[in-house]
Amino acid sequence: MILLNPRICVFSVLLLFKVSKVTPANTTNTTLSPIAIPAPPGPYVTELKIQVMVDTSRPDPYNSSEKYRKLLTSVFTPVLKSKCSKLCHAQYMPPAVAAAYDEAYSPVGQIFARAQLSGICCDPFHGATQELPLLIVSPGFGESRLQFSITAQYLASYGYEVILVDHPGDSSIVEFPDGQVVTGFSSTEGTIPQRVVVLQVEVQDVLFVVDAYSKGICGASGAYGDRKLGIAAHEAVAAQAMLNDSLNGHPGRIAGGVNFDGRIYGPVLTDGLGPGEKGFLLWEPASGPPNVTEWDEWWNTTNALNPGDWQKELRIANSTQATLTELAHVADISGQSTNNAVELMSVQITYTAAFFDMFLKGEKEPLLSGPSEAYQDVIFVRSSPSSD
Ligand SMILES: *[C@@H]1O[C@H](CO)[C@@H](O)[C@H](O)[C@H]1NC(C)=O
Ligand SMILES: *[C@@H]1O[C@H](CO)[C@@H](O)[C@H](O)[C@H]1NC(C)=O
Ligand SMILES: *[C@@H]1O[C@H](CO)[C@@H](O)[C@H](O)[C@H]1NC(C)=O
Ligand SMILES: *[C@@H]1O[C@H](CO)[C@@H](O)[C@H](O)[C@H]1NC(C)=O
Ligand SMILES: *[C@@H]1O[C@H](CO)[C@@H](O)[C@H](O)[C@H]1NC(C)=O
Ligand SMILES: *[C@@H]1O[C@H](CO)[C@@H](O)[C@H](O)[C@H]1NC(C)=O
Ligand SMILES: CC(=O)N[C@H]1CO[C@H](CO)[C@@H](O)[C@@H]1O
Repeated sequence: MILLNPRICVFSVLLLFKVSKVTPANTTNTTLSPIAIPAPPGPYVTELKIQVMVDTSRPDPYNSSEKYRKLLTSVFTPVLKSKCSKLCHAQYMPPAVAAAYDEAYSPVGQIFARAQLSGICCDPFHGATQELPLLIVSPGFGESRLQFSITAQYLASYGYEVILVDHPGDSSIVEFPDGQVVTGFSSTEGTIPQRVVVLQVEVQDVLFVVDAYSKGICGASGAYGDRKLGIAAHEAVAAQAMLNDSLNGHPGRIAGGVNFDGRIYGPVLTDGLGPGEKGFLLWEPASGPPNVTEWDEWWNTTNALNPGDWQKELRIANSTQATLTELAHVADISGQSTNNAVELMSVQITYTAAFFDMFLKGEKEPLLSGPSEAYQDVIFVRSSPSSD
């Protein structure tokens, strides 16, 4: 008998119908000619379901009419190719999000409305095996989780259950399966003091998901117990969630963290990553970190407070901030740019998967030990003493 954590899902039995709402990812728009995003290269295909998760321990901080904090997740579950009988496409973004992204970012007409993920297993759900480790992915401040879908599917294809989390009221736009649309910040607004406040909510959201998956409650696709897991995010939320989970009595449970070229602010700048053994990987474009001062401060703090931790900072030559996100990736696939975003992102995720293989699967990864002939675009900027 699993005892429910009093902090979350206290009413989960009563609210079962509310907390375990699952929607298969199928909103394919047959009136538009599709743009197929190629299936990722790993040995697994992936299932995709859209999951609402309700945290009954707190109200929504951005909308006082919402009694509980309600999150939306995309769950990418790896399935062995040999076990999947039917592969499909799934729409990259639902209509309202796609329309907002096309208006803000499309170089020409509708591309986000037409983009589709490929290689989605559309058998009746096989479900998570729980033998494969868990990764949480957060878009950070002011971005939709959906613009990390290719990344999430890619990581899942290497054998990870990947939970991609939206932060409603923070994310620029969230569209729930019942049609409710919640708008938030734009990723270009928000002073650092404002972002530090929002960061605390992002951490609460992420740790609620981690706790739910630990116990297999609140709509989680599995019960992972105290097994190690990983987090990849844009901005400070990866590092801050590792710190808070460690301080909350789970030192080293979030064993690997990745920052995809985001700014770092908040308590992590002075408090480091907390107790427990961990690894951390930082990604930056050719122009360097988004804010060198913050990254230097964080680097100095974590090296002083977490001297045993493995940490590396990697740069991708010839990339820009845009080529490292899926916005450029989708534009590339639709023939609207020639900046090689697809290949550069593939390189970034290959290294990221190798990093998680090292920290969550205990594999040796020569790729991360230093520069490689096969990947000349990857530059090793700095490494902590214990990762040399
Ligand atoms: C706040 O929540 C209520 C109840 O779900 C909803 O009707 C309303 O549209 C929300 N407000 C905003 C600004 O999203
Ligand atoms: C499909 O795309 C058309 C054109 O943008 C739009 O009018 C329609 O609402 C979309 N349908 C769905 C189900 O998304
Ligand atoms: C995270 O830890 C910091 C201390 O570093 C603390 O100030 C903050 O309240 C914690 N946040 C959450 C959401 O637990
Ligand atoms: C970089 O971060 C530092 C420390 O938070 C801040 O003082 C500075 O204004 C930031 N620089 C830019 C260009 O945002
Ligand atoms: C980080 O440490 C280096 C070496 O001690 C020092 O030169 C630099 O000023 C520090 N930077 C910050 C932002 O703390
Ligand atoms: C990519 O970057 C490398 C290293 O900076 C450089 O030698 C090479 O010419 C660049 N390639 C392109 C296509 O710009
Ligand atoms: C993932 C999935 O089930 N995709 C299906 C959604 O609906 C379209 C149109 O009916 C199908 O072609 C897809 O296979």
